[in-house]
Amino acid sequence: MDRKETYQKRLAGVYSYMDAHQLDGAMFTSYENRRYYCGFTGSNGCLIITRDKVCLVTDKRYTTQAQQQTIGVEVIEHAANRLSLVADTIKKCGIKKMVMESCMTVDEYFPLKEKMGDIDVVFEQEYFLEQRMVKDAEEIACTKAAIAAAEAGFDKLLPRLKTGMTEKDLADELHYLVSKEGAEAMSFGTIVGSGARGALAHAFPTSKKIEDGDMVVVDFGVLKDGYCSDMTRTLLFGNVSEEHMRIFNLVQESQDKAIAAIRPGVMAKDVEDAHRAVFLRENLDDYALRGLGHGIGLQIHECPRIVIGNETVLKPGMIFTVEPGLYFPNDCGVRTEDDVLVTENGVENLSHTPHEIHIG
Ligand SMILES: [Mn+2]
Repeated sequence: MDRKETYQKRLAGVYSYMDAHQLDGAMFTSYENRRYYCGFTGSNGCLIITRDKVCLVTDKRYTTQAQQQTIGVEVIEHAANRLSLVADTIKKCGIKKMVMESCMTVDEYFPLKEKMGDIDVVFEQEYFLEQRMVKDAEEIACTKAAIAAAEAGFDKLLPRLKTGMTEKDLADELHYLVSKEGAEAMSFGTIVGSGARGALAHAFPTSKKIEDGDMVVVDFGVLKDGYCSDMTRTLLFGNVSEEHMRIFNLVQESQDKAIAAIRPGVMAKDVEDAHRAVFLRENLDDYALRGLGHGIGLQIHECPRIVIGNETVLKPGMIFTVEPGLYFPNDCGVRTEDDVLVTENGVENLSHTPHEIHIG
């Protein structure tokens, strides 16, 4: 599939929403949906879609870039008159009733509504999130490239690690190494929690030194061509106690059980249940979080959510994380996280980094 076909196929999803709701237009203002439906990566733009026309209203910083990144899109440059030009474009396209994203801010919507006059608007978000939930070939390739850059950097980090370095040293080295491997940026703020700080599920890296016997939770991801990777490993520094190793192994067992349950037709909640069964069996469920994973894509947290009770049926092309964890306040934390792709017959684990990694 070439790029033009990729975007035509994505736009077909918008058209079927418009048909179902008897609309003659759609407008996207979020970075992710602009990028998804036309390829434009700038920070400012309104993408206006009708049956016969796709227009992007953006500012002078992005005119050339938008022309280069899109195919068959009319790029309209605005100056200070942004909302007036958006309203005029909507009118010129002959739109009477359209869908907008419900994540639009109140600040943005009400002044625009005033300028648009009597054009009817419906708001939607979920439908478009659901469309993005099943990845096409290009998205799968970008996600794999993001994971490859993250794993190559992480692999180079391991021999540089030693007891006595700080959490922040670890994070700084990691950021440098993944960048060298082609990462555009981190996909979220890196989490490093060593020893008792590992029990803080979202520990930011501090100047705390990593000690012998610490389990160190490292949760990070990178962006490549706009797509996110997400991975967690709990590194075992020096002589980790038997009790901590028991917890470590239970988390791994939980992840294995979850991944074994993934195939098309299964519900998200079934995968959640499969991982939780291990913690329930050991009477440790109180120490687990309430969800197992989330979709990744242009955003770090997308659908499907792998959470208790979610009846979303898994389909080939979905990419999500499988990240069980156990957290014992003031003692330790363990988490392990892989990114998986639902295939026609089952599941492909896209993460290849070993799970049990001893340092020193
Ligand atoms: Mn995650």
